[in-house]
Amino acid sequence: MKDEYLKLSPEVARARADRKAIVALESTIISHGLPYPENLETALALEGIVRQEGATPATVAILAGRIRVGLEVEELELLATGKDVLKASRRDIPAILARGLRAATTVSATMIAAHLAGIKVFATGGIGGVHRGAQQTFDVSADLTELAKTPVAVVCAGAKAILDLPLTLEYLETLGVPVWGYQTGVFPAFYTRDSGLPLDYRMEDELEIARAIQAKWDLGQEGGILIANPIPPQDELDQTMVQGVVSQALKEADQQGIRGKHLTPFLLDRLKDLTGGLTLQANLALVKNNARLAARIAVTLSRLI
Ligand code: PSU
Ligand code: MN
Repeated sequence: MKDEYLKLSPEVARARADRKAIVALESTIISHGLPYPENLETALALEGIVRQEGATPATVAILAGRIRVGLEVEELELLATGKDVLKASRRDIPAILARGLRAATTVSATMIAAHLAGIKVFATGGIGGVHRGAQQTFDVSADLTELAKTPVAVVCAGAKAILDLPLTLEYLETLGVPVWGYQTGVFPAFYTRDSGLPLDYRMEDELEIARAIQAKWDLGQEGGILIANPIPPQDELDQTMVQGVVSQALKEADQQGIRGKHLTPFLLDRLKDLTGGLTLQANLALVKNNARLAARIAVTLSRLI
């Protein structure tokens, strides 16, 4: 029944059968988060990093009426260059499957796919969260509610800097989602390492993280885990500069009436132009850093289970 909608690549299917470590990777960052050709280069680089660490990469998308876990290079190219690639979160999946359309998957949809495929660890750049002004707009990313429901550990560099980070952390607390800092006691802010918001749990290594993941799921607690991995020090941007361009991009989005699923891609693109590509370079660095940590956690977890 499930197989009607879900297709694993031969490489991912083999890794599953052999109980090897697998890392899910999302595709919204490829189709809507990064420009061509950096998006394609990054998609390929992330898979390479995961392999280097001894795990199997599984990039997720929806193609021709099936959720695909593990993609061929030509399919990554299609996602990186295609003009008609939709952005699929949880609620978009049924209609996109039924219509046989093509979509990149967000964090929420990728978590669902990973769980269906039996994958426990997933790397992204920054999760979606509570948008600034959400008190009026109600714009809260479906990524957060997915983390409350679906048992996948998500490695990110914090929530994107365009968001309201204190409210995002409050929301995650309400939903009961564990948020752990990897070698940090503060929530990272995507392009910068320190949002100034303290975290309750600083984890020192992959083993500590893997043990805590196992404890949560052994107890049958539903839902995922957020592992916050700060951007490497050499790649971090200046905080004051970031705040300035984020305010400018938000103002432009408001003036142009950009809302809903178009807001995040619009803001990321404007930040890239306003900084002459600095945010793009930072985004590439942090997502690679996350893929590496996710692979190490997946390998450690596969040895515990
Ligand atoms: N991380 C990045 N770039 C991205 C995203 C994450 O470095 O483009 C994507 C993820 O797919 C995430 C989505 O789920 O942005 C959030 O979109 P929204 O704010 O519309 O929920
Ligand atoms: Mn939204």
